[in-house]
Amino acid sequence: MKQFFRSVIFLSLLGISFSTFSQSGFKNPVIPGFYPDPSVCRVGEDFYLVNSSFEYFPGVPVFHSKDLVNWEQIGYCLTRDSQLPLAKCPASGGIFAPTIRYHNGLFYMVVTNITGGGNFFVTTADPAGEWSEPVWVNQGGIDPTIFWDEDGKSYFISVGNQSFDPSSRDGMLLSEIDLKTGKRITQPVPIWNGTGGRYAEGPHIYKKDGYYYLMIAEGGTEYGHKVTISRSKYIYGPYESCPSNPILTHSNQSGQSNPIQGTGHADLVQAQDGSWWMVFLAFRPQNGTHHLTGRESYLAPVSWPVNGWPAVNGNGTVTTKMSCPTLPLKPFAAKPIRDEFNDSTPSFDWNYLRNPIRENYIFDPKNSKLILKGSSVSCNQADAVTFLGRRQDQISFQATTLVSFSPTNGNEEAGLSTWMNERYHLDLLKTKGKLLLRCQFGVITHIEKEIPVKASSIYLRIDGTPEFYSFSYSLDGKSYIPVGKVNTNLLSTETAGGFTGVFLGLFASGNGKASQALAEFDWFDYVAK
Ligand code: 6LW
Repeated sequence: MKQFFRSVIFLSLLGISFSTFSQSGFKNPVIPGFYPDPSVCRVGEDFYLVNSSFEYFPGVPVFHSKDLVNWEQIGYCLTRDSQLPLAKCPASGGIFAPTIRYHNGLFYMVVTNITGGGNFFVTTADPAGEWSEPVWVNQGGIDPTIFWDEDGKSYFISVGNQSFDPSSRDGMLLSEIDLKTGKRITQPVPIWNGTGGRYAEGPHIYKKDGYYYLMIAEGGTEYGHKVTISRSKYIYGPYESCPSNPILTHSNQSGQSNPIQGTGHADLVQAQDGSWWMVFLAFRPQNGTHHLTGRESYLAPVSWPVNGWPAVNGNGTVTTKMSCPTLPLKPFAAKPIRDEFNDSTPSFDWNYLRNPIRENYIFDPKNSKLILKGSSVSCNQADAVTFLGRRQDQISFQATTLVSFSPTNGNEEAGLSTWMNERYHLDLLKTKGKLLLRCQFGVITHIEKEIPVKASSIYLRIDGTPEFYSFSYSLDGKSYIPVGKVNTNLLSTETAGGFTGVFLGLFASGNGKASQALAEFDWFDYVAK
């Protein structure tokens, strides 16, 4: 330690300031689990990042960081039903691709509710607090972004024409908007449609050294994903494509064996020390070409070496272990393994499916319990099933819960689910007199195992590995009895489709009739393996 301080004093004497003292290396993803379409902004020495949230509630998680490597969730932008109508929204409907920006003392989060009204923004002075009601923007398309020019004008860019049909997108559309009302002041003008890759989307615009840089994603959000960039001296173009496009992709030979795939949908930020960084999404295949943890948030350094065009981590590929200087690292305390449910609201880790029916969730901090009441909605409906889930953010993990549930009706059920969406989920559940391992594979419902169980209290456990989900139960919390295992690829994004990732969910249902039985969850443990 003394040696460290001596070095700092020595560097200071040489005129090298401590703030430029950087450290080397970090791990990708910087935010593991289903946190796609990252967008980032900086205010002073604080960075804020937001993600898409689709059918989950609350919507658009907000993260904070001091170093771009360590992130802590500080809230959600959309916490009220009035901001986030998700009634009956299908899986992977709802909230697509937000942008976060800071302008004149206010944070703006611009986003699309694809199944609930289109493009809007919300604002706040405190990103950890409540955000405003939506200001609707009368420009269609998806992946909106906002940009303020030096002359004070507010520009809005979205992808597509006036419909939400992705097949009829016609590139990045730019219009000027009135910031108070959200109304367009000018007609939308197409400014660039990428380099020919399918699904040009995810635009962000930046001004640097007299150029407007327009960065987008192309190739679709699967294995062909990439980031491309163009620039112009004028905001309306013409935009000239970067000669070294794509500036980030793993779809080429150089990325084909990389454990990270599908790199795309990016945003840029300049740190307080002048360094530039890109946040972007990618996924980690875990079983052949299958991935389950969703599209996650990644980080890479950006330089501007050649004629003012950017280079991402040198050659446009990234690794799980990044070796590059970082800002001084400021890690957060590790999260506890156990959630005791001793708060009157769920922690930020937990999400509901669509707008929750509040009366079906009882938070009982006095007795440290989460009590769920099943409604008539079943786990197979795109509706407000009683469900509270947290992301599977590691490929290998163990999740355990203790539930007390004594249903008197065969329709009543409660349990622990490995959940991709209402069409693809694996449920270890208690119903009248028995424990079931039930698998929903599209239209097929398969009961893998049925075990008679009399006890009211039961420990339910899921172990995840790259290849399998293994289910077990215990009556004493000590010895766990295997129930069955299922191949992970049956639940992957490649199998189930959509834009989300796997959740570990606590649920209850009356399957057609509101349930009278209460499912009392004592705690929930989640351990990365
Ligand atoms: C999003 C689009 C995309 O709107 O996927 O990967 C869509 N990029 O930009 C949903 O996340």
